[in-house]
Amino acid sequence: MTLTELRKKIEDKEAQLAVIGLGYVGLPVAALFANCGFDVLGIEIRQEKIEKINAGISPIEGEEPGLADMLSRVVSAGKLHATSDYRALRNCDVVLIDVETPVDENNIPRYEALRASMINLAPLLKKGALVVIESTIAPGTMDAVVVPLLESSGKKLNQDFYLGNCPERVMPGKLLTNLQSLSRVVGGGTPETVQTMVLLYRNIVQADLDPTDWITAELVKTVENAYRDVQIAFANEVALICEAIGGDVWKVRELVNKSPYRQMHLPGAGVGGHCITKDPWLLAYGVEEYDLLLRMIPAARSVNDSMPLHIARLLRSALAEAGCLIDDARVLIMGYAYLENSDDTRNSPSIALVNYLKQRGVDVVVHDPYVPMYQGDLIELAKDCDAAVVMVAHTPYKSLDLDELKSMLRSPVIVDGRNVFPELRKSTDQWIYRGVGFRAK
Ligand code: SAJ
Repeated sequence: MTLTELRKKIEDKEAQLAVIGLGYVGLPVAALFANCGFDVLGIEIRQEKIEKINAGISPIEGEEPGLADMLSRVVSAGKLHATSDYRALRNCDVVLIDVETPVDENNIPRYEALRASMINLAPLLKKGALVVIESTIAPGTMDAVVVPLLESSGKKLNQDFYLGNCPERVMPGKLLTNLQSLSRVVGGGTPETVQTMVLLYRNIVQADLDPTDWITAELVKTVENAYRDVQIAFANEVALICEAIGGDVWKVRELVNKSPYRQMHLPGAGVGGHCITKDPWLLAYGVEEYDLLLRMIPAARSVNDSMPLHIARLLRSALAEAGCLIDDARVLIMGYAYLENSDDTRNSPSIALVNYLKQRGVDVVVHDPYVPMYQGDLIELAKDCDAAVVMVAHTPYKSLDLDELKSMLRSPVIVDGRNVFPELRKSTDQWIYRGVGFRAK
């Protein structure tokens, strides 16, 4: 099959698509292509996920507007089917790769899933098929890992198969919306491959599809998230400065952002999630073999990772003011997810704080309105606690009856990691208040 024939099949929606990896990205991508008329095969290793999907049920927790309905519809229409059997890929004209690409405790990318998918796919690739890597990978991975593995069974790139890199920009809670409304970088091995990829993605993306090469695509994805991490780290460092000299970072930020071309981000209790915490390390890994010392990107990660411990310092100080030793305290942690109004706890700053406090012997009570194991009556949970620590700006917290909360606490101590209760700073309220980026003069 030539790319011209493949483009015809795409135009006629007769191209057989496959998505390897039916997670946060792969599943909505598969559903969207199936929803616009393609036959989509989903390859997944987790049997319980396969069964749920083939029953038309989304295995993704949390609110994902439109996904459950779309999945149910395309599965019952026979347009999407999940399996663990790679052999079914023999008939596929387009294969999208959406497997996980985590980094380990040494911030080194773990490509086991990527390698396994390539090794399993290579011998089955249909002549002329298009493979697109959507997973986030370190710059240089397409050339160093993907091409060699796909050619490992004797097939040649741009003769027997075509290859591209098209990173996604999804966010939990907005999977379908982001996939359709955010622009995407389309990095292909040849200009004709890019043309074919643009034709394919135009079926589901209403925003710009920006044609380029795959090195650029690898760089854009990791740089855009490293950029955000550095911006957040800067805001956190300014917060520490304000605490040291008696300022209010929230006021400073408001006035700084009135200056043209400034967009100081939000300081806070730390940075979690599976994008911003990982992608800077993928970017850094891409230059490992070059004689290039990176300082800012690793430093930003270090600043952001230090914020949960900073919250612990604020807590210790506030408890001391209340005459309580932190090691003897019972502390209520408000918010365990990594992001407001989400149930996603991956790499949450709260995990780091809770682990640290427990190591010190602190009696920790956790509440989170969105995380199933931590739901419950916040006011009841506050009973006999010596302090409350706000780690996530969940909307339900903003309507909390603070007098009721204070009446349940053994001492009126609150540490505000997300500037949710700035009104408590006034000493008239008899709260012992500490907040990121704020120190009473
Ligand atoms: N955070 C701050 N200060 C800020 C912004 C975020 O401390 O100013 C913290 C959050 O509390 C959270 C973490 O950083 O713990 C990440 O927050 P996020 O808003 O960046 O949310 P993510 O992790 O879901 O980021 C995703 C990313 N999208 C993709 O990788 C496709 C990111 O590029 C987007 O900018 C972000 O969604 C978004 O806001 O859309």
